[in-house]
Amino acid sequence: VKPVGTNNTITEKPLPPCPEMPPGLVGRLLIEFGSPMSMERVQRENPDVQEGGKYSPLDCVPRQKVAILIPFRHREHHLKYWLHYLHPILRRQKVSYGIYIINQFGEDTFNRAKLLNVGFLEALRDNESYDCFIFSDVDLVPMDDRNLYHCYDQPRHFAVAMDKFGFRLPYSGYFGGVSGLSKTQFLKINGFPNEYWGWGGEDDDIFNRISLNGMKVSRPDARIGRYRMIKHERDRHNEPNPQRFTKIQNTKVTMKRDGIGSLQYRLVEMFRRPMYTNVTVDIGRPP
Ligand code: UD2
Ligand code: MN
Repeated sequence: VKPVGTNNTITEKPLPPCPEMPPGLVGRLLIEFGSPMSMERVQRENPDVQEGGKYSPLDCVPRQKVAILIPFRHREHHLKYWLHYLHPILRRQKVSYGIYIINQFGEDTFNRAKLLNVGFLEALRDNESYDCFIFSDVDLVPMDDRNLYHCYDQPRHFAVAMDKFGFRLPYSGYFGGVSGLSKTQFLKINGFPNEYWGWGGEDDDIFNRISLNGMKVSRPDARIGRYRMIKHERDRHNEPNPQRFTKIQNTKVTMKRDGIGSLQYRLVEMFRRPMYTNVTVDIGRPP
């Protein structure tokens, strides 16, 4: 114990909180998927990212700890571009984060929302101090680094102006692509639905959950919330779900019994790569 008033030879200044709008942002970005990309290059260009795709700014104290969750199966090609663009953006944004790839085991029907529920619990099991969760498609890259990847007073929808929708919101209740909820907001809506198998509807169900629980979606300005999606065909085993139209009429009833509270899965493996953490999970198949 050091007596009060003694001077250290090296004076340790306490770090300031990270700024609301970090000064190193560049604004509009050039995003393209034409040139080839390799994981080696991504690693080489991001030496300060820690094993498992973790990063924290060294010159300020971050206000939140953010887990970024990506639903995944057979999209290695897209993942390289996503990591190549996102790591530098998140670093400039002074985000303290970890990247989690939630990989669906086997070849049964894909279930995006259930994978994201698994991601929520597995990220917390990895590090209980996460207080913000951002859910991103693997093929979506922001075109402006002022679109800050952290959580807000209300659930956040980030991907408001996508190239594939002519840089406009396709409809006012759209919540797909990239979204973010604080731990409290996520638990308030009982997480995401587990019962949307195949393509579509799960994002509208999440939007309904938010509204029905008295919250309101927050969004960036459309000039800033711009995104490019890597062009792709519809994957096998992710056919449009014909039940989606009727299911989204029943969120008010189903959200109570179907969600993070009723989630069942089997963890197959979890391992760390230099640029991300992989969580492979068996989520079963539609009844
Ligand atoms: C739209 C939404 C998406 C979701 C989906 C309906 C956009 C940009 N995104 O995506 O958020 O609501 O419709 O379910 O409008 N994936 C795999 N492997 C697969 C299938 C899906 O990794 O075999 C993941 C991947 O992260 C992908 C995401 O799921 O980006 C959404 O699937 P998609 O890209 O095929 O669907 P899309 O572009 O219509
Ligand atoms: Mn897509």
